[in-house]
This record gives sequence, structure tokens and C-alpha cells, in this order.
Amino acid sequence: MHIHRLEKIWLILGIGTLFLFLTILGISAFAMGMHPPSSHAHHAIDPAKVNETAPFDTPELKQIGDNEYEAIMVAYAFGYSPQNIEVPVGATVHFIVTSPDVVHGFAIPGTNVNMMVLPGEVSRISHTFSQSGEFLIICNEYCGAAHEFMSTTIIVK
Ligand SMILES: [Cu+2]
Repeated sequence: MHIHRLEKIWLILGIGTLFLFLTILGISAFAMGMHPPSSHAHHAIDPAKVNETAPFDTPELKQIGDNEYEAIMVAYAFGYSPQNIEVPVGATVHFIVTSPDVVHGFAIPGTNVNMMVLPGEVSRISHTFSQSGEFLIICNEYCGAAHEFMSTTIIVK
């Protein structure tokens, strides 16, 4: 079979690029230890025991510093605990969220807060609320029949 010279070059470039990227992927995964964030085993808890595992046995908003808060939250079908959080303007809130049942979302429209909450995985995100108002926390992962009612608010004043 005759292969045109330009086609040979094209094949060599294509296959070469494939191996180059696979090599980079291999080096970053095995030599540099990169992996998806959720594969940290120590960030996982037993999803069946969320209600008995600290700190999720007492979902609450805790003040941890000068206008700095930790919001320990549970995203469940179909709601969030605790409900209706209130913080002062300028507060930095570290959200620490898990799920006891299925995959949920945790998004605050108009901010960069948007994460997935997986059963037994501890998801973290921080946000500084520099403007007052009522912010909606919504679930953006379809989680069942009452998914569209799954929300809560965070009041900043
Ligand atoms: Cu949900």
C-alpha cells in the first residue's frame, strides 16, 4: 500500500502528539501525584452515618474569627441544614458540606460558589459576602422528585 508523504507526516504528528499527551498525563499522575480532588480518602465519611459524624451531627454556622464563619451544612433530599443562615456584610463564610443520600448541588447564583456535593464526600468552598442582600443557595444537580424545591437562603445584612 502506498501512503503519500504528506499523509505519513500527518500520521506521525498525530500519533506523536497522542503519545506526548499520554506521557505528560502519566508524569503528572504518577510522578507528581495529581489526581481528582474527590479521591482524597481522608475527606470521606460514611454517608449512612452523616447525622452521627462530627461536625455534621450538628449542622450550624460557627464564628471562627473576625467576621469569618464556618457553615457546617448537610445537603439532603430535599433541603439544606441549617436553614436560613444570617451573616453580617463583609463576612467570609467557609462552607463545609456533605450529603447523606444522593448527589446534590450547592450553588449561589451571582457568586463563584458552585460545587457538587457527593454522598460522604466533604466539599469545601469559601466566599466573602461584600454586599448585603438575600442570597439563594440552590441545588443544581437533579436529585429526585422535589429537586426544584431544594433551596435555602443566606441573609447578608
Ligand atoms: Cu438536591
